[in-house]
Amino acid sequence: MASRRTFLKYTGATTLTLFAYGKLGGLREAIAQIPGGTLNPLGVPKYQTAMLIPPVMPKAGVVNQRGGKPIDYYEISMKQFAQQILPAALPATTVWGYGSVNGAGSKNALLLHNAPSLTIEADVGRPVQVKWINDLKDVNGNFLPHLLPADQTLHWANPPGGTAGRDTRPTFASTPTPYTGPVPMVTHVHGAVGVADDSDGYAEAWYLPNAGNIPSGYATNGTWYDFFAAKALANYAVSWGPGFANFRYPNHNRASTLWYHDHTLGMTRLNVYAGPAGFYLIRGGPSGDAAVLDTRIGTAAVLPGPAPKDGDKFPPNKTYYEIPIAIQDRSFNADGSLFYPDTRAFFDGIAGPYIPDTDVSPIWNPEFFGNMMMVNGNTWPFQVVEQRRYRLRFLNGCQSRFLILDFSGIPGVEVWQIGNEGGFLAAPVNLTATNGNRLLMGLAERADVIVDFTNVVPGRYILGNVGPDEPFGGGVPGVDFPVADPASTGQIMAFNVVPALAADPTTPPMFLQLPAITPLPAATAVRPLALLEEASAFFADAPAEALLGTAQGDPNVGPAALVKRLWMDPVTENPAVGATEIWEVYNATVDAHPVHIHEIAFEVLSRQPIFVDEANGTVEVVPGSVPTPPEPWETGVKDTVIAYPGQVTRVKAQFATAGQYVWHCHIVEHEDNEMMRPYRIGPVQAAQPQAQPLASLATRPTKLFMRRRRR
Ligand SMILES: [Cu+2]
Repeated sequence: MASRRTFLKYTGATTLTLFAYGKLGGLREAIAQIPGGTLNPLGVPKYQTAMLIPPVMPKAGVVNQRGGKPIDYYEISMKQFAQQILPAALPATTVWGYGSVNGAGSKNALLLHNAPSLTIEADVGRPVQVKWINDLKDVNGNFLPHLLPADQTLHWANPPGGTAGRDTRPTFASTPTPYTGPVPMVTHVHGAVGVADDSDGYAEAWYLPNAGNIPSGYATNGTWYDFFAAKALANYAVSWGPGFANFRYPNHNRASTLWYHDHTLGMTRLNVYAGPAGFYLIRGGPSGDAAVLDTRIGTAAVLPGPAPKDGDKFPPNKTYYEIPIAIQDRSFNADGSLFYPDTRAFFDGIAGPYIPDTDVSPIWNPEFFGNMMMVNGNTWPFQVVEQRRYRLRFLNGCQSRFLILDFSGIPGVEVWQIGNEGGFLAAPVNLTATNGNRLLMGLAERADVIVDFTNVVPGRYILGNVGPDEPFGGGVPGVDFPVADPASTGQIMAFNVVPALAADPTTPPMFLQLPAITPLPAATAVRPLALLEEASAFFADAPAEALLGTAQGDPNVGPAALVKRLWMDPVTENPAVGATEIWEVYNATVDAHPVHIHEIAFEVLSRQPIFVDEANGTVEVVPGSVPTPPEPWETGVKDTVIAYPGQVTRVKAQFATAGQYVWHCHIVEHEDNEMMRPYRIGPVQAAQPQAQPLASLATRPTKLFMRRRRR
């Protein structure tokens, strides 16, 4: 049996060829680099396909409220379809994706389902309402099963458990096979600020498709669905029904780059991998493009544009200079189907016994690294760019993979980051001059970047990736960790540079004065929180699950006990409505985790070294150590932050809207197995659901996994 350590050694980029376990566990076949499906990434030609620039999602209409602002209304379903993700000579891929089903509010309405999906365009302060429809049904109206192997031993949505057993970790007399029933879904707009909890896509507010053959006894929606449906009806006079929900977004954010994706309990990794995700761009307001000044003249600057607009023809008959780019890692089989592991053995060779005989889940993998790069829904596409400036809004939409985008293969390019998840930075950051032409992106992070191709000689250039093909722990690429395989995952996309069609009217980034950032009030509370990983009690060197927790006491003044907290445990983070708090995230694991807090945008305050006492289960800030400020690209506000191992990462936020939300790691494999916690702003709500009792973990020993996992 290969140990996890052996596996990770194999993934090193210095290994040209490695042996990976095939589907039968013991069967070995030689494939290149990271193990994956039966389609060898080196057999997939690159730069054959023009990158898709996602068009704008058509509206179903505009709702005029009496005494209120007009509301942009959408009807969006998620369904299954075939998409040519691989180059045209290779088979199409069956995926899921969102798309508008009612374009009555848009001209030239494009009712197109795609993965990633069309972009929702919103304005600051103008509400959006979406009827999100789970349409995972076949032509006969029967449910479609999952495309990917769903592990039933996690704390997950669990529709077969019925009303009493939904949203639990079910017990089994023998190791269960993958779940093949109807698929729960609930959509979250990642980064939405000020949204009411009924509309946040709470992980236990999922719902099944309204299919004709739902097995009797199945729960058709999650624990919180009915409660939130009643709130939505009371607050906005909108109804929810079988297979759909109506969510409302107030768009209280600064102008910024958001995205939407599924958030179902214990299934997010699978539902998102199957395709459903898209951009949600918020524009305007006091922190929007119009508030950016040109310091040479003191008046409005010109940013690269246009972006796609509602009603644009498709394929477009105009050129876009502002483009959202979603980068995701995927693996495929030779028939074009998505590959995702169907056994834990894929990860570290543990071939059982599994739950209930041990504490290791049979299918769930602690992390997953696709062996191909998909950009806006195509593997390794190209984008034609002129010798001028472009505004690219990058999203790291991978599963577990931190990206370090590397522009150094484009001689003459100049790259400036101007924004992150929460909108514009305090000031433009010249990544070319100050960061080696590199852009680090944790999972779910966004980067609003001006890429200047003016001085690039026409030709084809590759955007590289020097992040690792394994968990990230910080450090220098090629020194502290091997970089991604240069032949596959080390390449993202190509830019085909051509002469400019006209003079570039945009303001050079060095002259951009970005809108002022309103500082948050002083904090009234500090919460020490913890990132933990639990080791298997049965297998050596094997993580059983990732966890969140708290530190009891103040690690800033002395050792504080680490306490693990499961999804089902009572809420421990409970800010008052309107409170401003500092959340300190003590990372006691060996890897970096991208921590995402719903509902709010936070300031990154500092990071500082910590000491984890494994024997005593305590953590403290290293005495005498000094906090380091956030990176230049972490200024302004963010919704996701990289928490490095051996450090505390401190953020500050104001919690304005009462309700039940979550905070979690955005490595989706972690999030799905306990690295997510509910939190509540304000008091317990009348009639809110109670946490389900925990069935099977009561006797599991607490054993923190803190050994070094990499050599
Ligand atoms: Cu994590």
